[in-house]
Amino acid sequence: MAELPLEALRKLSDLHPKPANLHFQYGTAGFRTLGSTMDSVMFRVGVLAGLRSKKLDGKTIGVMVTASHNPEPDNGVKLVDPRGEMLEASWEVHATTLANAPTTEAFIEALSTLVKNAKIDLSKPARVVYARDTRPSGPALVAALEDGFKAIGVSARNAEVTTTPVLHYLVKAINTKGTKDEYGEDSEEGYMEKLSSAFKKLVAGKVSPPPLIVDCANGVGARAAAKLSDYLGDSLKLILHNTATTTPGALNNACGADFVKTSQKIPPSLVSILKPGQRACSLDGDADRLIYFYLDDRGLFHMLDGDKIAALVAAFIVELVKGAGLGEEIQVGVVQTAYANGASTKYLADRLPVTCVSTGVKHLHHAAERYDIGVYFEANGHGTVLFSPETTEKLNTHQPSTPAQSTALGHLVNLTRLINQTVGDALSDMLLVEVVLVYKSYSGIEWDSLYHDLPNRLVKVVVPDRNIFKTEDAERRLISPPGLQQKIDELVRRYEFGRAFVRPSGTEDVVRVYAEATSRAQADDLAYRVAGLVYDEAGGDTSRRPAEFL
Ligand code: G16
Repeated sequence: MAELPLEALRKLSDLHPKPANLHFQYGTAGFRTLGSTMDSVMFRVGVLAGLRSKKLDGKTIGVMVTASHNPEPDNGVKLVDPRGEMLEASWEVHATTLANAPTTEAFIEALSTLVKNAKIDLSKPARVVYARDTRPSGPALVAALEDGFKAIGVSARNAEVTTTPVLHYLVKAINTKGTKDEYGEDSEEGYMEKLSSAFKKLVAGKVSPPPLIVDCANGVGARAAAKLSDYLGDSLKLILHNTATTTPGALNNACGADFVKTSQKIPPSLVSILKPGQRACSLDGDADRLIYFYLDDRGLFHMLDGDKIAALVAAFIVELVKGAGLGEEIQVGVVQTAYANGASTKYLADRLPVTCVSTGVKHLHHAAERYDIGVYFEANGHGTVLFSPETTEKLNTHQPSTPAQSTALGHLVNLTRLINQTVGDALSDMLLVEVVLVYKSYSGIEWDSLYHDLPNRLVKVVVPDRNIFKTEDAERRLISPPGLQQKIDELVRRYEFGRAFVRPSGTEDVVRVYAEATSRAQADDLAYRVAGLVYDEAGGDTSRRPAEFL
């Protein structure tokens, strides 16, 4: 039985000491905090990724260095399991334990315990593919990660600077290479080719849509979108904005999907560019979230968020499934979180099974796997569509009885190729939305009118310790601090169609408050008051009240 390479581990771990007094937690999307504090975390994640691969018989594990929608000084890292999905939950606990071992010796002891308890055969190979976004702290953190690979003897492939969804794609493509489930060629070019050729097949013979404005959040999505645009050629013209990936401080600053969703505003940089009626969309910092928007003829801003994308896409897929003669055999379902607008949930639940789960694509992904076709989107624009292996098989082998059925079936098969089923993917989702808009001859206006959003407000409250906030019922209710939920309930009762909930963020050091009601003023008022309750309960930062709330 092989042993841990103690000498290499000790020597390299000593180069990456854990800062005292800092606690790291594998949260909603991995470790995420100030990039300047993450050197030791990266080294240890490198070692852990190697062990995860050994545990899974040498399958390739993914490591993505990104802090997605967070501001530029933050960075983060998340692990990707062999099928391209998020790391198995039990290993998140191991990641947190290893990251917090105070010394090299404690780290090695924690590693030995993990190897023993998880029964990891150290003689197995370890394979990892890794990438980073465009953050300035990325290169140094990647160097620490590589030391981790070296320490445990990983055969590592550097996918350089690319988007989170491309990294997820690569993991799945590498692990399925040469099998009957081959996902695509294992390169960024393979990804571009797969998506663009499926898109071209789907829109063949249709009138090309007018150009689409893409806000790239000054992040890595700018590079990927530029490449994709070349692959798409005339089938879809993309006009890229906010592509300043090397300008300090520009990333996610007053642009990008999170800015648009949270502030419910057009990025200021697009104000003089977007014409009434024109479609535009925003990616986030690592291009895994997508939000659409348009201005009406009075110049008013309208947002088409993850809920609207889910409604558009789910209805289209149901139509195709019925059209293919498979309506009785294939069940389409939708997965949302508590942030889903109440109007969207009503619209969808009147037509399809809908499940509500906790925040984090990892939760939505697993819930969506229970449907034959699972459409999952967070309101923040993070989501995708999953086709179960049985459904994919059925689509590939079903014998249609009419030409119309054959056409619908062909479209479904092409959708399985267009959609990045490993994780939410802004570029793949963008192409999916464009396909539906082309088929339906919808502009943003028709799409928007599927249902009318209840006015809502999402605010952040900065508190000394967000961990005192604990939730239940898919994060819709607080169980701690005691008594706070009752106070929220009393407040909510005073608002027509009022709904509000509070939960600690897993990616930022804040507590999030969501509220909706029948008017904008009421939703803002409810959010403000609930934020006030949270602040009073937790002793929030006075310098940030109330400007930070609204
Ligand atoms: C990550 C997760 C998302 C989640 C978001 C916000 O997104 O992948 O599923 O909705 O964080 O999470 P929280 O409210 O816990 O901060 P991203 O795009 O930042 O990776």
